[in-house]
Amino acid sequence: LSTIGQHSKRKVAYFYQEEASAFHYGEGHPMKPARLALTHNLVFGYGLHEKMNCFRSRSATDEEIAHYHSSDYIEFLQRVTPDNRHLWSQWMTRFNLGVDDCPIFDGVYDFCLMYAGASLDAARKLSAGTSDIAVNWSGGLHHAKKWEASGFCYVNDIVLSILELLRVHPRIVYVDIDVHHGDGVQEAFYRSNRVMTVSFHRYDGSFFPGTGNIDEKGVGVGKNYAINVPLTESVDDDSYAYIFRNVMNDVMESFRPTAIVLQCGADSLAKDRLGCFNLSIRGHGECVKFMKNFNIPMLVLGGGGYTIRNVARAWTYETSVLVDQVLDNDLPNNAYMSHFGPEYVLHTPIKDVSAENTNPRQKLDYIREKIREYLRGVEH
Ligand code: ZL4
Ligand code: CA
Ligand code: ZN
Repeated sequence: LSTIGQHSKRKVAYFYQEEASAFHYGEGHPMKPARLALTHNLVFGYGLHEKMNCFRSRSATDEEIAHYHSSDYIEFLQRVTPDNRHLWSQWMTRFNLGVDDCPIFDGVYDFCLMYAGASLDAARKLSAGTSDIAVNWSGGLHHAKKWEASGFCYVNDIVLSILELLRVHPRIVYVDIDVHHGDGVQEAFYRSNRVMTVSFHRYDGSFFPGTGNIDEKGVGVGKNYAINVPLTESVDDDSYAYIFRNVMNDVMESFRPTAIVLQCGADSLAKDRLGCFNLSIRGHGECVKFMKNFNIPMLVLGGGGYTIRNVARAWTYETSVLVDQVLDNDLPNNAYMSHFGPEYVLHTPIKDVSAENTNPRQKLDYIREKIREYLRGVEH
């Protein structure tokens, strides 16, 4: 009986390629692949690897990348290096590389192949039916477009993984809790009624990437299959849980997906270097717990997250949620212990107690009602 319903233990597969954490976007760039090593070390330090099947993921192939991206963009990504970039300036403009957000760093394409390979391995574990949940914290780069880089993202591992899952799953829900709008994934499936994209994000008309208004709802047969939840700064645990639970219950009930893809961008945490929300690590993890309880195959990915000690804390806590383990608040001894001082605990108080939530219940209810209206247009 203990294995029935939402109390059942799920088979969890974990994917990671150590080399991915060694890349550098460049001096001062907020995206730090080293956060992946911090996370992996904490996950293993807590012994969570004993509760999952852990795999060293492979790099994706050029052919796999071409399932979504255009061949001239891929060819450019393969060839450009920090040393020969002066020969490519026209192409850099065309593909949106070389500017500060998407620099050409050493091995940039190898980095793409690593995070995309891990997401594809994870997706295949689910489509083969050999795991219930598959995790890749190095993935979740939701801004990359078919023919261009955007917002620290070069290759869209999420779109590639969803295409893989669509081979066996009739309907997939994509859920994005990164503080930024999941524009690249929304764009890829804007005309599809087999993938419903749902993004929660900061929206104020200028915050990157500038899209994600509640009125963006899909077109053609995809009309009503793109859902946007625009929020403003300092949203707290209670308000976020309120809108997340209500919207996701309505989405799951009307769309009835057969698989979930969850992007867990950790820049929606309080005290993030780029974000401005006020979520605790538990508040962020509640979303993971909530989606897990729907008990259907789930692909769990990383995303943004720029205060890297808290990124590692959040993704470690979320891994524990997926495998149903309770963690000691004292961090285990690990190679990166110095990053976690002076408290050396998992649930450090990160919430800004003086920040005023700018999302009153009335505004959240308006968003919820508008989304319910769209969902009435979804075929049962
Ligand atoms: C930086 O300090 O809003 C890049 C980017 C590099 C180092 C040295 C260069 C200094 C903040 C950001 C100048 C940097 C100017 N360095 C960057 C409109 C912008 C044009 C570029 O979490 N400048 C663009 C992208 C966002 C913009 C957010 C989130 C990804 C994800 C999924 C992507 N771009 C203004 C900024 C720095 C930098 C400091 C930066 N870039 C902050 N926000 C952006 O959703 C992974
Ligand atoms: Ca988002
Ligand atoms: Zn982000």
